[in-house]
Order: sequence, then structure tokens, then C-alpha cells
Amino acid sequence: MFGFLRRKKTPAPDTSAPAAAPIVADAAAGTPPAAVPAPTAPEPAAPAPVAPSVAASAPAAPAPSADRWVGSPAPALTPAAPPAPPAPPAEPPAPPVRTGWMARLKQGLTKTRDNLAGLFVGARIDEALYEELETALLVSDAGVETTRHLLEQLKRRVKEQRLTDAAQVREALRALIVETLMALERPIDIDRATPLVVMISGVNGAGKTTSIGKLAHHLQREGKTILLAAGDTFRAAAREQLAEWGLRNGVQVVSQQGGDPAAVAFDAVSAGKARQTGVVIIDTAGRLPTQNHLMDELRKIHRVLGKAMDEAPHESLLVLDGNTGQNMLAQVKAFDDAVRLTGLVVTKLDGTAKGGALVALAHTRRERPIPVYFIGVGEGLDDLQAFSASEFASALLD
Ligand SMILES: Nc1nc2c(ncn2[C@@H]2O[C@H](COP(=O)(O)OP(=O)(O)OP(=O)(O)O)[C@@H](O)[C@H]2O)c(=O)[nH]1
Ligand SMILES: [Mg+2]
Repeated sequence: MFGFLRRKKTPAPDTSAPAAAPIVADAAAGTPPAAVPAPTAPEPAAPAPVAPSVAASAPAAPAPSADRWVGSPAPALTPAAPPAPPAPPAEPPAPPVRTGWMARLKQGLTKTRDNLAGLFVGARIDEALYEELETALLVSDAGVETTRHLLEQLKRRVKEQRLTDAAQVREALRALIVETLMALERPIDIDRATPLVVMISGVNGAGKTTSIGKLAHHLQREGKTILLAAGDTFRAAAREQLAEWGLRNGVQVVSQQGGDPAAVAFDAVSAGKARQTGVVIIDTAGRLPTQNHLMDELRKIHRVLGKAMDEAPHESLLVLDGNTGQNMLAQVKAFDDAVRLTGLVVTKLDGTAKGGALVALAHTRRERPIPVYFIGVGEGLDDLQAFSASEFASALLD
């Protein structure tokens, strides 16, 4: 159904038997924070809001033992919530509407498209056209190096193919952009581990938590059970926001007030392993690459995930605000250095993004491209889409 998720085969129904473990959406339930480490044998827990596919009678996830911790005390799992209202029945899955989101992507990239496509209307193919094209590409945030590369290649093709019509040149430019962007087009493989541990990072306000909410929705449609971890332990609002997305999706959220985000991440993966949850997604607080202590904290989360489960995190995703422009490149480098990125999510492409930075990202990192798994084109559950090089090029030029 969703072409952006690489599946080996139709997923086997998740036969995991999740426990009534002491893991709850505390913010949503208004539970007071736990002050002491969670007991290994939990109290019989009240049913927390769970996905319909989640059974309710299995051994509880054991709390991690303290000696597995690196420089931090074992975290306290939030105690069980008081009986929460059952999750609303899931809406019947509707087929993904691709036209609607494409219209929003095009709307978001209108300015760049007007600048680029407008050049070719009734134009002569001469040096003036190339100069205007250079300006339009620079204004679109494609950057000097990528703009130069595109122009050189375009001129060469125009000559080789003896193009005489401006519309043909536009098509040649589109082909070039598609070829460049193809380096970023790769579906995420969601079946390669159980649980698949997905760590999310990014600067403040990039759209991390919102993207997690949307991603959980998509993955559920693919038959995956989900567990979310609120790795932003210091801001109550951040926990509440994730808890809200948890409620909307009918999935549980591991949460803890204060303390070590790595501890929450560890807990979530331990619980996910015990329950055979399909995907564990770890939210983290926004941070700038220049904030060394916060980048260290991120490294620690990454490291501790590897202790919770071999190979974890299986996906280390950076969420980028599509409006970031050329600074996107610096963000990718800094976060990649810290937490070895495996993929990107580019959000807010329905806004005023210019789009050229993605072409620059594809070109400048062509030796080791980091795929853009998803793009965000709105704030709703369905506003996350697979990145497609040709669709993106079309939004830029058609
Ligand atoms: N239009 C639009 N808005 C988005 C998109 N993704 C996120 N937003 C909005 O961007 C704002 C920030 O989103 P969050 O998900 O809170 O961002 P965050 O990265 O988790 O923020 P911090 O945790 O504070 O660092 C919210 O108002 C979201 O609704 C998108 O694809 N399109
Ligand atoms: Mg957030």
C-alpha cells in the first residue's frame, strides 16, 4: 500500500503479547512522576490505551537491571495509569490520497517553481537564460556548488542533444534534477528487526514530534505495533505532546519526568523487546549542533540504545525543517557525526520552503547519500509521504 516502506513480504501478524507493563502515557493520564525505580514485577496494571492489535495478557516487560547502565541510574518506569478510556476504534484505513499532498507540496514550492519554470516561457536559449537560471537556482537554496554543476551539465546536454526549444531545455533540467535527487530516494526497510528501533533527532522545532505521530500512523497501517519513547524528559509540554500523538494513534508512550533521556530510551527498547513490538520510536529534545553538552547527550542516547539491543538504533533519523535552506547541509553533517544518520525526514514542505537545498544535499553528499525517507506536507496524520525524486522535481518545475 505504502510504496515508501520496503517490505520483504506481507508482514506476519504481530503475535506479540504485550504486557500490562508499567509503561504509560503519563502526561496524558496525568500520572504523577515516579520517584523510585520501577519494580521488576509490576503491579497488575490498569489497561492503558493500547492499539486494537495489542493483546493484553502477557508477561510484563522486565525493568532493565541497573548494572547495564552507563553512567546513569536505572530509570523509573512511570507507574501504571489509572484506568484510561479505551482508545477510540481505529478508523478504517483509507487509501492514501496522493493528489492532495502533491498539491500541497506544489503549493509550498510555488515561489521556486514560478522562478524556475517562468524562465523558460517563450525564452531564447542564450547566455542571458543561463544567467537567469543561475540566479533562480541560487535563490532556491541550491547553493553555489550545486548550481554550477547543474548549469554545466545542462549546457553540455543542450549542446550534445542539439536542443533548440526552451521547453526542451526545461525538460533537460528536470531530468538532471531527478537524476541528482535519485540519490536520496530509498524506502525504509521496516522489517529488518523486531523491534525496529528508530531514533529521531533534530534542531528545535524541526517537526520531530509531529513526524513521529505521523510515522506511527503509517506504520500501524502497515500492520506494525508501535511504542513511543518521550526522550525529551525535561519539558512537560514535550511529553504531553508525544502523549497526545500516542492517544491519537492508540499507542503507548514510555515517559518519565526529568532524569536521563537515555534511560527512557533504554526502557522503551527493553519493553519493545519483551513485547516483540514492531517499531520503537524515540523522540528527543531539539538541540543545535553548537550545543556541545546536548550533542553529547544525543550521543549517549545513541550509545545506550546499542546496549539495549544489538544494532540499535536500526534507524537514526534527522528531521529537517524544509525552510532551513543551505544550513540543512551543516545540520546533516553535525548530526551525522554525532549519531551516524541513516535517513532524513524533511518537514514543512507545504509552507514556504524553496526546495533547492534538497538538490544541494543530494549533490554535495553524492559519495555517501543519506536517504530522505519521508517528507512532511502538513500537520495531519496523513501528511507524511515517501520522498520521490520525480515528484519533487515536478513540484519544482511543472
Ligand atoms: N505545515 C507544517 N507544519 C509542520 C509540519 N511538521 C511539523 N509542523 C509544525 O511545526 C511545529 C513544530 O513541530 P514539532 O513536532 O513540535 O517540532 P519538534 O522538532 O518536535 O520541536 P521540539 O521538540 O521543540 O524541538 C508544530 O507547530 C507542528 O505542527 C509539516 O510538515 N507541515
Ligand atoms: Mg518535539
